[in-house]
Amino acid sequence: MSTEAAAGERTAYITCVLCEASCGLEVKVRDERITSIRGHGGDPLSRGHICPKGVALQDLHEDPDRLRRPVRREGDDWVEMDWDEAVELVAQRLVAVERAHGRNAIGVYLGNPNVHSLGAMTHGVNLVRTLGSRSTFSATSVDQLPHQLMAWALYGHQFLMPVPDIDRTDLLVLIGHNPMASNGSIWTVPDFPGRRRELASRGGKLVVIDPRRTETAKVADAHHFVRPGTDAWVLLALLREVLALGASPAAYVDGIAEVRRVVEPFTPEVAQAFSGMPAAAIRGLAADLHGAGAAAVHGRMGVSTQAHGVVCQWAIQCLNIVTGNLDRPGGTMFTSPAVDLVGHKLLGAGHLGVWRSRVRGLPEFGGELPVSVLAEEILTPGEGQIRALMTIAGNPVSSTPGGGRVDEALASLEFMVAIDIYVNESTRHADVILPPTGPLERDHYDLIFHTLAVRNTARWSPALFEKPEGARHDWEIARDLALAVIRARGEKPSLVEQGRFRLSPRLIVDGLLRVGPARMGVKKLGKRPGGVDLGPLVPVLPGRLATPEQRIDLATPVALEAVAELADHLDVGPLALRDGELLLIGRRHQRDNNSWLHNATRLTRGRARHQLLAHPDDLAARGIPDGSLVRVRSAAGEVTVECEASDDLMPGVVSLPHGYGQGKRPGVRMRHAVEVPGASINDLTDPTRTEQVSGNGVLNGVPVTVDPA
Ligand SMILES: Nc1nc2c(c(=O)[nH]1)N[C@H]1C(S)=C(S)[C@@H](COP(=O)(O)OP(=O)(O)OC[C@H]3O[C@@H](n4cnc5c(=O)[nH]c(N)nc54)[C@H](O)[C@@H]3O)O[C@H]1N2
Ligand SMILES: Nc1nc2c(c(=O)[nH]1)N[C@H]1C(S)=C(S)[C@@H](COP(=O)(O)OP(=O)(O)OC[C@H]3O[C@@H](n4cnc5c(=O)[nH]c(N)nc54)[C@H](O)[C@@H]3O)O[C@H]1N2
Ligand code: SF4
Ligand SMILES: [Mo]
Repeated sequence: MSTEAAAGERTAYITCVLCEASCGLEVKVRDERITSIRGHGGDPLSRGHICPKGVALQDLHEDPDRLRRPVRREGDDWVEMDWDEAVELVAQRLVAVERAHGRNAIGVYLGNPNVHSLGAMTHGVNLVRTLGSRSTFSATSVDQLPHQLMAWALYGHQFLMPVPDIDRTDLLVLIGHNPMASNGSIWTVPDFPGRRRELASRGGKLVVIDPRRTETAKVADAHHFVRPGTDAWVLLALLREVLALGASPAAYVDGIAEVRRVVEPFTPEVAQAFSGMPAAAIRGLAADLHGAGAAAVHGRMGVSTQAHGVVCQWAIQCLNIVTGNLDRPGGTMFTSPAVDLVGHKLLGAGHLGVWRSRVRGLPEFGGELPVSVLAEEILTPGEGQIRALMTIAGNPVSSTPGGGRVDEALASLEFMVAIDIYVNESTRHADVILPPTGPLERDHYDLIFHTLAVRNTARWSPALFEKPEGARHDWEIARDLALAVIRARGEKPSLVEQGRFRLSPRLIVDGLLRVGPARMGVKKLGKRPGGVDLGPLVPVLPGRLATPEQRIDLATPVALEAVAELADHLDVGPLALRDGELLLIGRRHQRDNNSWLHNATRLTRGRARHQLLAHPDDLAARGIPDGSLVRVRSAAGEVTVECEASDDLMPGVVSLPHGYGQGKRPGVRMRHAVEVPGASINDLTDPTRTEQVSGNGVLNGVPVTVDPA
């Protein structure tokens, strides 16, 4: 290596923001080009872990299709704009809609990458607050809404979600969760494969309940198939059996007697009839949960995005609580984060049903409406109809139920603005796109994921590259747009509003860190590669509860009423299937990332993985050759896609990954993405079927027919 090259070389330690694992990475840069990206072995949280997506951050950074300047749509073309001109235009158009039709006529959709961006967390939220519309939606309602709702109902705050203490548990039960592919969720557990191996070497067990023999099921000690959408019956039966063996809840827990009463009808035999999981297996798992040293049950996407997600999440919390596993090492525990969003009251505790959606009457939660109503709120005329839309890091056409209808709805809007880095399936409908800097060009601190992590740590991630000339950060866009909207309304921003927007994310985090347990600001923290280790999770209850009396009432009415409804219908199946119908579920792959990153060279190489997976018997029964094109139809739409036989699937179940089908929507401007085969699963999911209590999208257990194409 020449001295010149060595002089131009530097090493930086940053956080990967592509999934909840939040790995610490070591990046080498020479002459302002990345020469290597590796997992940082000295990182106290992620311990050197990295997955292929972390390496692909370089593709994202260098992608010529990533937007770097504001653009305006002119027919089928995009024309670059000056920032001030673009921001002014957007503010004028939004305020014109607001004047004519009121604030709720402006819809907002906040996509998943917002939680992975510090500036979106500190400033984007205030932009949404400035717009002041009740027509606000986010990825929460196609994801963890039942989980958050249960945290609110039981622990008093939607962000008080306990996580499995995997490093010390004896028994880990994962339901509808595939961390071998997803790297964990509502549970920041970087290096899940390594931690799972350590669990095994301690003699601990992993049990998986899933309609597919997933990558995680394959490394588990036991895997049980369950018919999609029927976990509620299994979980209630588990709870019943565990209670029959004897409960040992903490002193601050109320409502056990009511729980016993409501779960009584849910015998393992009833659960077996609904779910296909054998009654003996349910009894066996109940005995293991009751007898294990320390056990943790965690349910994710598979149990939240189904018809009875709230019942599932309630039963899971109850299982951990009645076995005495909540708040004990090896059970499920709360974090003690360096920046305590809950304790500092930086995020609202939550509220349910304070208003309802105009057309269908679904309840808001925490100020957001379920996104399953987005299309009808745009397409149904009348007072309060959504006429303009702002998406921030979101792709509802691809990511939300009934994507075809959402597509149609976006095309009908009077005005649409997207804060986004790509022309994707949704933003192709925008009039203006405002692109923020990419993940390697901005500072980061994980406000959310430190709060859900398996270990208490704090890591400051500085921007790897300086902001390019003429670029704006997401927080600057939020600031500029909010202030322009206030001016366009003919108002002056108050001092409070100005203060809220002018402080940089770095300064905000700096102040918060100094008063927290890390006891240091950003500068000092930034000098420590991997940040500081604040140790393993520690018991914090009842002090950390946000309920009025600092007690947990298991007999919360939102859950008990939902369970009672199920008990009233024990004679009918959860879903009457017509002859020949199969149940569709989703899946994730280690090298896919929701609806995007199909433009990364590194991630799109290799074996195709867009196929509809089906059990060989189900294909044979329909005379469908393995690998051929099939037509998949649901109540909401149809797609054509290749199939692949796989006996990893429970018979009667088929699976499509989500986030595919770019090539089928003209105008998407992502070279690689449009060449990737496949179809969008959300052209099949049905927005009229929503979760019983919360209105969350039902993305799993969708009845479909499959025929040769
Ligand atoms: N059927 C089915 N549907 C699902 C799911 C499923 O399992 N099955 N999963 C659901 C889940 S869990 C989620 S979270 C949602 C996710 O769906 P969305 O909320 O739509 O989010 P993403 O697909 O992650 O990203 C949307 C867009 O954000 C843009 N983007 C990326 N980074 C940034 C950034 O830093 N700033 C800005 N402004 N934009 C950025 C990209 O252009 C990308 O197209 O999908 C849900 N939809
Ligand atoms: N590589 C990769 N990692 C990711 C993402 C990604 O797109 N790619 N997305 C990130 C995001 S936004 C999220 S929210 C997380 C999600 O992380 P996970 O919760 O692990 O999400 P999925 O992989 O969709 O796993 C859901 C599981 O539920 C199963 N399932 C479906 N229906 C049912 C059912 O009715 N009952 C039961 N018991 N199981 C069912 C599916 O077979 C699947 O194995 O992953 C994050 N990490
Ligand atoms: S596991 Fe998640 S955080 Fe870690 S490198 Fe992969 S995408 Fe990034
Ligand atoms: Mo998600």
